[in-house]
Amino acid sequence: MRNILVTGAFGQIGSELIPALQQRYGAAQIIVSDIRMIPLQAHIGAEQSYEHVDCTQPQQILEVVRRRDIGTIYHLAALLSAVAEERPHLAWSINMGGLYNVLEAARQCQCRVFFPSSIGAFGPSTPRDHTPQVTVQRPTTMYGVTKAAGELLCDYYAARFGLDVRGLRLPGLISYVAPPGGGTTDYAVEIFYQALRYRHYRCFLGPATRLDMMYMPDASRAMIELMEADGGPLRHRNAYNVTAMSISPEDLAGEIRRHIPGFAIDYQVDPVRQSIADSWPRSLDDSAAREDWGWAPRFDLATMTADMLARLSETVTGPERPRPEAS
Ligand code: AKB
Repeated sequence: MRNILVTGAFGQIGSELIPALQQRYGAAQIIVSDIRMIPLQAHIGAEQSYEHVDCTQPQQILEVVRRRDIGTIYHLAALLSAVAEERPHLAWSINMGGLYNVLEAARQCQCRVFFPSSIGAFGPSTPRDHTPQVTVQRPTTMYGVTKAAGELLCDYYAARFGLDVRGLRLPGLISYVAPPGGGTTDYAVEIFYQALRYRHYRCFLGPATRLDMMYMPDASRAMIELMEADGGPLRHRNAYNVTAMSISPEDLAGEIRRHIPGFAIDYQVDPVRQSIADSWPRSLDDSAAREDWGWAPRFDLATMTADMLARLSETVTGPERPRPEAS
């Protein structure tokens, strides 16, 4: 087996996907890359697994892919939705330019590619409930434009050059390992830290803003399962709708309150992130993923919340640190 390269490895997805890949294929096979230098607490095993790669530089990717004998690339390097709205030119350069460079390196070196698309690839004219696998995609954010265009570019490379490129439309991801950076769904992670520290959270989305979410252990498993799936039955390479729960801030706060009874939430809506959330689906129909490669989430709102609080309460300290009660 040739090696696996992960780009943007020190972000939220990489921090959990890398240990999962190392466990499955062996640490020596996983090459970890990021534009950032290696963080001290990075869970990457041996330091020799690390490569400094700027995905906007095609030669850097190609050189690493050749030198490290890469056969599969998990291309995670991208700006998230809120940051991309603040810096649209940079978002285009990283999200689209980086993907193009990765696909080109993959074409030249016969690599397989995983591309993480998002619920952000949809827009306000998409049906918002049980959003079908194939439907209108007219996103109104720069992040969404790069995700919808990225899906098309991956399809093009698959059809034109026979590249084995596969993708998921990921919902908001919830992790106890690494915080997200600059997403619209970040509230669903911040709320746990603030609940444990202060028993209070001020949310930047309105109480009834319903969006799809997934716990990171399910998301890592989905990526690996899709990449290991038999290619024959895959009708939608780029990209499959996947979801685990469709929840609002008030749903999540209510579930946390079952463990931390005094927990309070109030709202100070950020108009930019609220308008991004309002342009996205409330719930995806992921039946195509279930049928084609057997996707099924293992965590729902209750089990994800209990696990997040149990794991974070080991490390998160603050002026008040209530122990979560058993549900
Ligand atoms: C974001 O909020 O930007 C991401 C996403 C849903 O793609 N978490």
